[in-house]
Amino acid sequence: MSIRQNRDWEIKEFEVTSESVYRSRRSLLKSMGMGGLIVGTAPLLAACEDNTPIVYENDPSAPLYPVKRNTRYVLDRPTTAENLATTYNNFYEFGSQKKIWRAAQALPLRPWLVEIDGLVEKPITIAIDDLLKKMPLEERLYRFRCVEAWSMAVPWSGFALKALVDFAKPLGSAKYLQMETFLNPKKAPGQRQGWYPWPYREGLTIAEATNELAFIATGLYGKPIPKQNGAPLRLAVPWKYGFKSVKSIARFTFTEHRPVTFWEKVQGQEYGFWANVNPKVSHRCWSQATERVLGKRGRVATQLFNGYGDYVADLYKGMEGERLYT
Ligand SMILES: Nc1nc2c(c(=O)[nH]1)N[C@H]1C(S)=C(S)[C@@H](COP(=O)(O)O)O[C@H]1N2
Ligand SMILES: [Mo]
Repeated sequence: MSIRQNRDWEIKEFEVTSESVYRSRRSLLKSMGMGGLIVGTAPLLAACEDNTPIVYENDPSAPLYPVKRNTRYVLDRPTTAENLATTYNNFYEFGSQKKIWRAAQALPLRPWLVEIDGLVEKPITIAIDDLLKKMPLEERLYRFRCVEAWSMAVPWSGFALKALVDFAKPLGSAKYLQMETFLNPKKAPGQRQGWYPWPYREGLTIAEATNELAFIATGLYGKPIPKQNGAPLRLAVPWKYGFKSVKSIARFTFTEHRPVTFWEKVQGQEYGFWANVNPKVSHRCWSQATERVLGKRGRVATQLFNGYGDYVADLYKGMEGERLYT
């Protein structure tokens, strides 16, 4: 692994690591009476680390990649540099800073069992490599917009979530799909922080989950997805804020009731269930009108549904009373 200096803009990246966001997520802990327990790390310390991305080299799924790109999904901007998308992450299981890629290497990827349960014809547990054989793998270029007002654009490999829903055979009574991350506090130090409601949990309506855009990413940049990006399988729902795109999924549960999600439990006023991107609806602490594109100077305008309205706007017709955009 080569060591190299950070380029100028990468250091800049860290200086502006949405300090206000960082403080906001911390201050909510403070408001829960836990602020004193948090030890902050100066963002600039992290800028001195090696920025070379790591790909899980012995991943048995490696021969599956690269997979054919689905050209239906096009970008309006260049893809983000691989070393940036794989070293600037949110993955609270491994820490609340952006620089967790090294810590995330502790996550064991095999065996990896995926449970599919709840309101289905028959609950099943399937090993990731068996699941990968059954799913129609393809590559898609998607934008990705974090609620913290930074964004990237990356080539995910994986399969339409609808393929997994079809495989699961949900009952007619299922209205939501809940997705949960692994629970392994021995390997994931963040999960020893008991004030968070582990495991990380997210959810979609069945209509959202079977929308053509909803994607399960198992690869990134034509290789198995790195641990820090949510190996071996994570959600990618590009019209929603990034926190909906739950990483390292161990369990899919079909339910009748709307799941209470991880960030909803921590701070429901700011991080709700729907979390659709909308430049006109501000976060309590910052505007969502623009975003910082990773690796670029300046900011660009954020688009409604992150630019994917043609695909998803209809999902929310008649739901104007709901808090759709936070
Ligand atoms: N399990 C889990 N999934 C998660 C998170 C997390 O902390 N834990 N963070 C979310 C947030 S806030 C974002 S922005 C994206 C970041 O994905 P990336 O690191 O691949 O860019 O992952 C989301 N999925
Ligand atoms: Mo995020």
